[in-house]
Amino acid sequence: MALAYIGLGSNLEDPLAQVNRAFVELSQLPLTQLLQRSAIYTSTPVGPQQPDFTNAVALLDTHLAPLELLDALQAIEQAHQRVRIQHWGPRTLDLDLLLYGDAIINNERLTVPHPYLTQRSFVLYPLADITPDLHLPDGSVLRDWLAQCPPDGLNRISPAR
Ligand code: A4P
Ligand code: MG
Repeated sequence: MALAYIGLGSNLEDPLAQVNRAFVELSQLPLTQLLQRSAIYTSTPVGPQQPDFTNAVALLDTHLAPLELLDALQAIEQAHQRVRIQHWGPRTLDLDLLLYGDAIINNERLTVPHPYLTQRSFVLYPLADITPDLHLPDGSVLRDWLAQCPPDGLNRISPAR
């Protein structure tokens, strides 16, 4: 059993509806419980010019192994008819495995913690909604990363629950 944090992002085809639907789908994964959802935010895009994103984070308690969880996340992305056109480009739904317990994973399919986690306000602030005193596997603390990452372009549009 592991606590896994999932980053949700969408900037096409009614992003708020995409994110809300993804929360429901995450709650229906096998061997998995959806424990908490962050607030939902809009954020200015990192990377190429494109529409603003809607972002959030989910906390799962799961018996799925990391690659099984990645498969399940990619199946949900597919169900949202996500087409990969451009790296870091627009998408109907992006699900990133941010953290899987204290695991450090580096293989062909999976890098955990997610490589940009500590640099992205649209990940750090939603993580803090759920677990403000979070420690990362390398021993660093979320509060320190937050202090270095102002919430520029980040707007909370619905509360955590
Ligand atoms: N992969 C490796 N590690 C992971 C992981 N921890 N979680 C592999 C999920 N996938 C992981 O991903 C490509 C491959 O990464 C997958 O096949 C998987 O095996 P992808 O989602 O198809 O590609 P991508 O999303 O274009 O690239 P990447 O590097 O995942 O981009 P990000 O980091 O997801 O960034 N701006 C705002 N404001 N909000 C956003 O949500 N998102 C992005 C995408 C860019 N700018 C953004 C946002
Ligand atoms: Mg991704």
